[in-house]
Parts: sequence; structure tokens; C-alpha cells
Amino acid sequence: VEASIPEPLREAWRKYSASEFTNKEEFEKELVRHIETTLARSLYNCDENAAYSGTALAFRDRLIIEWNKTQQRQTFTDQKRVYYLSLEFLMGRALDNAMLNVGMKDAARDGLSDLGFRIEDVIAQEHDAALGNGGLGRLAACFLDSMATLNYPAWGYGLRYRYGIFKQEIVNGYQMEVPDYWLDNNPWEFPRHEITVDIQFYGRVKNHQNENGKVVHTWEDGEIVQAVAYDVPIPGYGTKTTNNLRLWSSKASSGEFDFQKFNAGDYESAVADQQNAETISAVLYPNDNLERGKELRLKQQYFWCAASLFDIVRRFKKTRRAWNEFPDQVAIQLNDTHPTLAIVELQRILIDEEGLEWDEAWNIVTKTFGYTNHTVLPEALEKWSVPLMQNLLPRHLQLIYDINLFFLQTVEKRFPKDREMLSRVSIIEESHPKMVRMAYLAIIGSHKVNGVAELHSDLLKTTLFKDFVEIYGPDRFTNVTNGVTPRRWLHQANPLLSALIAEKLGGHEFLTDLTLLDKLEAFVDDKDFRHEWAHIKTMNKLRLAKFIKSTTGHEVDPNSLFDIQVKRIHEYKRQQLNIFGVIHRYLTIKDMSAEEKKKVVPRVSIFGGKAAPGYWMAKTIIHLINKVADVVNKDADIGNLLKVIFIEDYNVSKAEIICPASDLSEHISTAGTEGSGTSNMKFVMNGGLIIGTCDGANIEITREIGENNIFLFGNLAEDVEELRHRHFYGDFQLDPQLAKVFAAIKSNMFGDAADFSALTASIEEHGDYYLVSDDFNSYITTHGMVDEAFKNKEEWLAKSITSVARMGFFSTDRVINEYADSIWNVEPLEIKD
Ligand code: BZD
Repeated sequence: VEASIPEPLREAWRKYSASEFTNKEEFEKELVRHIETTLARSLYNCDENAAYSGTALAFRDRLIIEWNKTQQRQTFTDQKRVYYLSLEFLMGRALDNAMLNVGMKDAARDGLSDLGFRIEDVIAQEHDAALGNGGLGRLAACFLDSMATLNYPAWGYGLRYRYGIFKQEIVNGYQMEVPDYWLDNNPWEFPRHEITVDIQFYGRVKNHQNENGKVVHTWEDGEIVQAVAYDVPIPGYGTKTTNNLRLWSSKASSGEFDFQKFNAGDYESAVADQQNAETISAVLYPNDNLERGKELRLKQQYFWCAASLFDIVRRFKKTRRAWNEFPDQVAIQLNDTHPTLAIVELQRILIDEEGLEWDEAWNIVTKTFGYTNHTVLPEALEKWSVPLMQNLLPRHLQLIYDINLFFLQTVEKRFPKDREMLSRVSIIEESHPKMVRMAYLAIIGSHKVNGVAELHSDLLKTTLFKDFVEIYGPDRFTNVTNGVTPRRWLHQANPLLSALIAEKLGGHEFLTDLTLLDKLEAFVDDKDFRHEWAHIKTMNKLRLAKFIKSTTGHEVDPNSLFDIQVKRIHEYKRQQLNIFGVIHRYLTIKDMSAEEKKKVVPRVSIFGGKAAPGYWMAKTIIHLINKVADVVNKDADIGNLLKVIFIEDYNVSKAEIICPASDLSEHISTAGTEGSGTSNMKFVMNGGLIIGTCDGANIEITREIGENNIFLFGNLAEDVEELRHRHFYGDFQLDPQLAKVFAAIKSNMFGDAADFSALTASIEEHGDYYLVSDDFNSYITTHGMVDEAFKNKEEWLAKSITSVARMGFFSTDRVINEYADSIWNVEPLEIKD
């Protein structure tokens, strides 16, 4: 029950309603007030960390005032809202983003400087919010930024993990994982201890007949865990809209922290129950593109889906509308299959709790949900064992069987006697044990299914989901190519470039209409402009060089070509191809005469990325990169011609330093394996060129910027199957240049060759599934072309400028408008004073 102040008393409230600082002086006043009162510090003990906290609290006040207005306005207007369900939100730091989005960074810089602080040092105090693994989680974060910026009434729903993605340390060349405890002193969340939901697990289903003779189901005797809401304000850029990200935290329900046990002296077991409940939201699973079927993961998924659905339904019921209006008021987007249980949960609520008939309920459900697929990799497709689900969620398993039954009946009508088809598309895989195929359930329970780049969406339609295209027709399947938010990935990460562009274009409008970048093409031949462009790249390379020096001790020369691959380590992303290429380059340079060496373009090969803790091959790749770095970096024959750097603990805030500093970045997945990729967009937006395969969004980037401005290589997706087939039947020849690289590794040049034998064997002996050998020659040759191109500074600059000018398509603003129009059917709502 919400308590509203009676109308006659509201005058007093309005009179004293909180107000926002609007200039440097007012900011300083707020900052000092927070430091002296909220933090209980003074000018005698205010370090950078306290300055950060004070600044964050001052900005938080501003955000929450606008958050309140936005929520009131959205409730009052009561138009359709979007709910973005994602198990991951990889937000990074919030302060810089808040300053820029509310347009007060300059005031803050001056104010902090008056009080003795440098804004960059203050910003750097913040701990990244790292509640995600990689692209999927970061996409959700970019979506939140664009939804707020475009004034869509939209909420994110996720889990408040106590531990985000682990911190990576490199010890003797090996990855070590350190827990990421990030919640102490996090000023950006608001606990809502009054907003709780009881979530049930286990127990059994009982069937009864109600007064009308209808069979009803009750789910009884389970364990209850309580979900508590924590709200994070999401400011839009240049708008008052401040949306909400609601993260659920688990704790023992007041009933469950058993006071009887407690009072009876069974203290330990009472505490154990509590810890058990808190385990649900304790830790983010650190796997990307791998699902291992662990019970705790399923518990996380249901806990979060059930809490979110309860919240959404509660909000809808306050409007007292009829149930059939639910899809006109609510759009729910499923970020991958992780929240698929939300489909089943809504059906359960409508049937078991609200008493709707099956068909009426199911019609509401399917109109409400949309499902985004991010991968075609088989090992990433979620399946849950039926016995596991039976035990944890007995009622949901029944409902899944019913959904499947009705679905298979319609399929049978359309494709009579096609038993193969029925078993292929069944939600239940008839294996031992039986498995629930979550992607199929998500397709059946949604009105739209989308992939994240054109090639990826086409592959979904022609391979994984082919049968479903036949069953439902092509309209249920669509493409929405990914993007990134230009606020964080251009304006915040690269202030110098953003300022130069603004100067040329006469303002910062391009940040909210990225297609305006095309006006830059008019300046491609402008000498002064080129000069400034080049200068900014050098400044950004210096910034990265400084960072590398301070974190690794290595000196790198900013005149070298900075060649960067940063992303999660995965065989399909082929960091092994990159490091083999580096070894090849090393061997080639070592063989050169002094004369020949003079022609070599000096390079710095920069790697970064985490391996899932249980992914041995990925860890081996990290180990090899670090061992190669050890050898190359201290080889006097090589000097500055080649340096190899592994940046520890790659994360969002490091990406903000890394992306603006690339000359070249690598997006070299085996064709047909990467859904989209989004760092490719970040790098090009910052004036870096890319070397890449014809995969994911690389193809659309090429279409937009022109094939002269990108270095493409390698086999095409349409040829991959045939090549793998050939390898399987023994038709495999190790590429001769790669053979030299392997010989060097096996000579113990980079330490004990046995450490890397699994890696070389996967290629030489076990079928080279990712086609490293098939693509090696093309890769090396293309790097040669990169070297040649880099020698021509003017040409390179023209490519860089032209590419940025043509990147307008890859803003998440375009992406969100596409979702809004073709999937969600929602309208923006501007928040005025
Ligand atoms: O999603 C990534 C894809 O691999 C990229 O191609 C794509 O650009 C982005 C955004 O659409 N997928 C992931 O990042 N996936 C995961 O992190 C993940 C996490 C848990 C379980 C399964 C996958």
C-alpha cells in the first residue's frame, strides 16, 4: 500500500521539494555539504576517494530528483512501458556518465579544481559496476542509455550480484581470478526494503476442483526466498528522463529466518537457511557463450523472473484495466533465453492466480514477449534437465508440458504425419535425461524473435530455427543489428575527438543523431583538420601508453602501429590466430638483415580479455600470449619493431581508454560464429581501422564505410561447413607458415612446449574446428597490406575520417527505435518540468 499525502497538505511539500544545483558554486556547496555531513569528513581529511563519494552523492541527488519526476509522469500518463529483462548489465562507471548526461561536467571540473582535485583522478576512484561477462551485458547497458535518451518509458530488470565478474590477475603468465566485491560505498543504488516479493521453490502441485467444477492447481510446501528491490537511476543524455534499473537481491524471508529455530537454540541452522537464501544473488556466472545446467543458475533465473513479473503485474493491476489490455501496456524483451521462465511465470499467474482460460492467457503472453538471440554456438544454447526442473519448479514444468502439447498439436495439423518435424521442434528433447530447450520455448512464447546482425539473423532462419520459420512464417523472425551508445563510446571515452567533431559540425547534436557524422566527409581533404585528427589519435595513444607503462612497466612507442584485440577469450573469437600471427611476425623480423629491418612498420600487439575460469583452452591462449610477450619484449634483435602487451583485467573503464587508441583492431572470429560484435563499432567510431572476417556486424560495417576502409580476410560462412567436413575426413594440411610457428613453439622458444600442446593439437590433430589453419595465410597476407597502408599516413587518415563519418548507423538510438517500432510498439514520453 502506497501512502499518498492528502491534497491539502501537498502545498508544504511542494514548497520544500528538493532542488537541483545548476552551476559551479551550487555544485561546490553540495559537494562540501556531502563530504562534511553525509561522509563525516572535513577539509583536513578529504582524499580523492572522499572527493569521489561527495561528487557522486551530489550528482546522485540530481539524478534522483529527475528519477522521481520521470516515474511520477510515467505513472500518471500510463502509456505502454518496456521491460528489458537481462541477467547482465555491464554498466561500468556511473559518475562520468551522469555528469555528461546532465550536462554539468564542466561545472564539476571547475568546482573540483577550486577545492583541490583533478576531475580525472576523482572519476578514476569509482569501482566499475561489472554485472556482466561481455557483449550481451554491455549491450543491455547501452540500451538503457538509449532508451532514457530517447524518452522511452523503460525499466531494466536484473540481479544484484554481490560479486560481479571476477578480477583477473596475471601471475607468471597465468590467469588468476580474484573476487569482485563491489558493493561497499556504492552510491548509485537505492535499497527499497519495502519493495519485496516472496519467491517459491521446490514443493509440489496439488489439483483441486473449484466451485464451478474446474480443475485448479496450487503449488504448495515450497521454500520461500525473499526478493528485495534495489533501484539504480539511468539518466538520459540531454533529457530529463531518468529511467529505472531494478536489481533484485535475495534474502531469507522473514518467515524463513526461522525464529522458532532461533529461539530454540538452533542458531546455526537458522543462520544456514539465511545464507542459503542469500546465495541466489551472490555471484554472476562467469561463463560467456556456455551453459552448464547448474541448479543455482536456474534458481537465479526463476528468482529474478518471478520477482520482475510480480512487480510488472502489480503495477498493471493498479490501473484496474482488463487483462486483455496487458500487452497494450507492457512489452517485455528477453535478453537471450536466460529469462525464458518469465513466459511460463506469466502464464502461471494468469491461469493459477487470476483464473483466466488457457487460450486467453496464452494470447496475452505471446503478445507481450519478444526474444533476442545472441548466438548460434551449440554449447551456448540453454537446456535444462527435466528432473532438475521437476524438483525446483514443479508447476512450471507442468505448464511447459502443456505449452508444448498445444504447440505440437498445431504443428501436427499443419504438417500431418511429419513425426520427424514433431520431435525436432518439441520443447522437450527426448534424451536421457530429457531436456527443456529454452530457445524453442522462447520462440513459441514470443511474437518476435530477433538476431543481432544481418548474417546472424539469416543464419538463425536457415539453420537453428528453420523449422519454426516454416511453422510460423517468416514474420516472427527479424533482425535488429546491434549498436553502441555514442555518449559513452565517443563523447565520454574520447573527449578530444568529440570536441573536434562538435567544432566542425557546429555543436554536439551528432551525439543524439549520429547520422550527422556524415558531414565530416566534407573535411576529409582539409589539411588542418587531418592534422588535428592525427594529433588526437596520438594523444589517445599516449594516454594508453601511459596506462600500459603504469600497469605493466612496459614502454611502448606511440609512433608504432597499435594493433588491439580486446574481448572475452574464446576459441571462436580466435585470439590464437592473432598470437600465432604475432609469432610469425617475430620469426620473420628475426630473420631479417639490418637493411630489411629498416622497412618494418613497428607494431604493438595489445591483448586483453578474461577466460571463463573453467575454460582450459582459453586459459592456455592467455598463457601463450604472456609467454610470447616475455620473449619478444626483451629480445634486443627486435627492439621497438614488435612489442606484445597483455592488459590485465579488461573491463568497461579500461575499454574507454583502449578504444580511442587503436590504429587497428582485430575482429577475426570464424565466419558464422560471432552474433554481431559491438567492440568493432566502438573502435571504428573512434577512428581506428579494423582487420576482420566476414562475420557478424563486420559485414554491415563494411557496407556502411566501404570496403576500401576495412581489411577483410578469410573463408566465408557459407564455406565453413564444407571445410569442417573435409577436416573430419582427414583432408587437412597444416598451413606451411603456421607450421613454422608451431615448430618454434615446439622448440620451447616460449617456455615448455607441453604447456601449449592442447592448443596446437586442436588444430593439427583434432580437426581445426575454428579454421585457424585455413585462414592463416589470408590473415598474414592481409596484415602485410595493413603495414603497407600504414606507411601512407595521409591515406590512412582519409580512411579513418571517412569511416567515422559513415558510422551513424551503429548508434543504439537507431537500434532502440527499431525495437520500439517493430517489436515493442511503444512511444516516447518527454518529461517536462
Ligand atoms: O552478445 C554476445 C555475442 O557473442 C556478440 O556477438 C554480440 O555482439 C553480443 C551482443 O548481442 N554474447 C554474449 O556476450 N554472451 C554472453 O556473454 C553469455 C553470457 C552468459 C551465457 C551465455 C552467453
